[in-house]
Amino acid sequence: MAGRSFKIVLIKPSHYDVDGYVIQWRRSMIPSTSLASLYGLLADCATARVLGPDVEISIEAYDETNTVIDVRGAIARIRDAGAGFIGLIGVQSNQFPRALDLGRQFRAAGLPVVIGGFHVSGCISMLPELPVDLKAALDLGITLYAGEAEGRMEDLLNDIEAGTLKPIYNYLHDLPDMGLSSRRALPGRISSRIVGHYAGFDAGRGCPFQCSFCTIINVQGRKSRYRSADEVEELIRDNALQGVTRFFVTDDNFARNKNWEAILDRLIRMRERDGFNIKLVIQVDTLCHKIPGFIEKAARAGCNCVFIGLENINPESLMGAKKRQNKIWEYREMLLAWRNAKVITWAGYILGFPNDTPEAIARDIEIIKKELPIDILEFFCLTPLPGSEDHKNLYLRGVPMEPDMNKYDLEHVCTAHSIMSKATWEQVYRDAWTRYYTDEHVETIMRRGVATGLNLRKIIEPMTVFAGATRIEGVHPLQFGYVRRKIRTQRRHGMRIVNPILFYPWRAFDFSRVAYRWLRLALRYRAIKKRVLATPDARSYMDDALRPATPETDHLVELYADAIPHTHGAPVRKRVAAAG
Ligand code: B12
Ligand code: SF4
Repeated sequence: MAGRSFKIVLIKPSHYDVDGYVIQWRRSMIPSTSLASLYGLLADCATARVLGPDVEISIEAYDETNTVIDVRGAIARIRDAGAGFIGLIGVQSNQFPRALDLGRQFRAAGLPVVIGGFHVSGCISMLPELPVDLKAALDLGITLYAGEAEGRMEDLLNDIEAGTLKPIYNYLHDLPDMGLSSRRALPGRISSRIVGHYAGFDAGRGCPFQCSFCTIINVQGRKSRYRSADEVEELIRDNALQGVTRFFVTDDNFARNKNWEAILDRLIRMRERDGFNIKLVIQVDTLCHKIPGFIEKAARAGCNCVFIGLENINPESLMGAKKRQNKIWEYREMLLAWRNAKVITWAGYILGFPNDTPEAIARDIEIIKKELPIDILEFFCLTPLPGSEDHKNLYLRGVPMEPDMNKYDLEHVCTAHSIMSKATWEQVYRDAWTRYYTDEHVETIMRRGVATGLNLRKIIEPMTVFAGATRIEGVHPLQFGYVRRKIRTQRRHGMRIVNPILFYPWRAFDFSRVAYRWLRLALRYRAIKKRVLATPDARSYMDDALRPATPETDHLVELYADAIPHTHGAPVRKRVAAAG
């Protein structure tokens, strides 16, 4: 029997910068769990020869944030194989225009293209009709895939092979068991394009909370679904075979993964008994310190950095966004608990809640600097993300929202604010980075680090990235990588391809300017580090943020005393006059 071939090309698209160039780097910072997950599921299909014993399925996977996509080459390889498809993977709203531009080129060559991820799933889950961009994809003949892929790839491949690919697959009301998810690692050559050779996996999906700006609960559900400890171990062992033992765990809230303890116990055993040098970055909520043993076990399991959705310090804003679980009087205790476990804290802060004004935001950032022992703080504009309750409500009320999905990256203002103009809000966003990452505060963070025994190098590296990405590269640190690439010919559809005679001199100047600014920043932080380490009593440094919260030191609670709902068991305090 003559063998046949079926070629699958998986691409995790990036998005465009303000000049219309694809945001990509020689090395990117954060691995794509979506890509690893689809790769593993399809690799299982290849092993099982789901298209018949004579059909050889081969898979290529690319993360566009660190790889320039050779569209023509991919088209040629699928044509040579005689059959196959392009999968555009894990596409977020801000990546949808780029995904569409890639899809357009593959469709022009007559190849099947399928797009999945949060934009498609979020829109189909929440909106009464398809938005224009999803319709545009259908018009190009691109298939939309809403929902999760586990247990369903065999059917999809058979539809493609039979030429019966449907325009839309919708599995949103049928959430699969996590046990079906892939336990395979991405090939090492892909992980090696991530700084620090990190891989991503999800130990669970779903979150019990109800934040109105969040899309996750409307796509992955509010019930905790999770992997068994055996499955996590298998996945880690498979990655370790590729030399990867550092992981970004993409559960949005690992503290609410119902199986967290069994998973952490297994990782502790793998580290302490079997000698695996596992390192983890996890995401948690602000009440995780209340879970007995959670922080201590996370640290023993190799967690050296934790992302916390702090979001805001104004209880009214938090309540307005249904983020009831964030209790500001617990923030310091929670942050100190991680610090005691020698774990670096990385928190997200959202700007643009209805009560926010430039003055209030400036004041709040100063309070955070003084009173909360956070190492890395990052800022976002409150954005009605497709798939969230906020977006649905604005959509149904016909409130104008930014039509360009490329701007839904939380760096752009996408709808009106009750007090601030668009220009003011955007300025507030830019100022927030400058306000937090002053040299003085960077020094304070280093001093706190030394005093509490954190590894200073591990703080300085991310702090340099977070302090510089927006100001120097003009991109959010979450999209950052090492050594930016701007490919002249890969510009946004409809934008002019610049003549090489003009492009390359501009690019050389642009590159040198950015490199010079990074060098200056790195040298400045090195000088600060030297100064901190040279201080004779560096280890005995102390400030308000490092002291356990008491009525005398917790001005944050005092400031917002009137806004704290009494039902929350919060300390009852008198409100002080707000400065500024
Ligand atoms: C890890 C992560 C990141 C990483 C991304 C790393 C990377 N290279 O992928 C980082 C930290 C860089 C990041 C950044 C951002 N992210 Co993010 N991120 C996530 C997170 C937590 C996990 C993503 C993931 O890997 N999921 C696990 C995989 C397995 O799930 P999945 O992608 O849905 O894939 C499944 C299905 O959708 C389907 N599927 C997906 N693709 C395809 C394709 C085909 C062909 C098929 C058949 C099926 C299929 O099969 C998969 C398995 O079932 C999600 C939340 C979440 N729970 O998913 C947010 C999320 C995707 N991010 C979000 C956002 C908004 C952002 C940011 C813009 C801002 C921010 N604050 O996070 C930035 C900027 C992104 C950019 N432009 O680069 C939003 C997107 C909402 C939307 N409407 O687009 C989410 C949903 C979180 C939220 N706040 O609501 N993010
Ligand atoms: S805690 Fe995080 S994942 Fe859960 S609903 Fe809120 S924003 Fe979404």
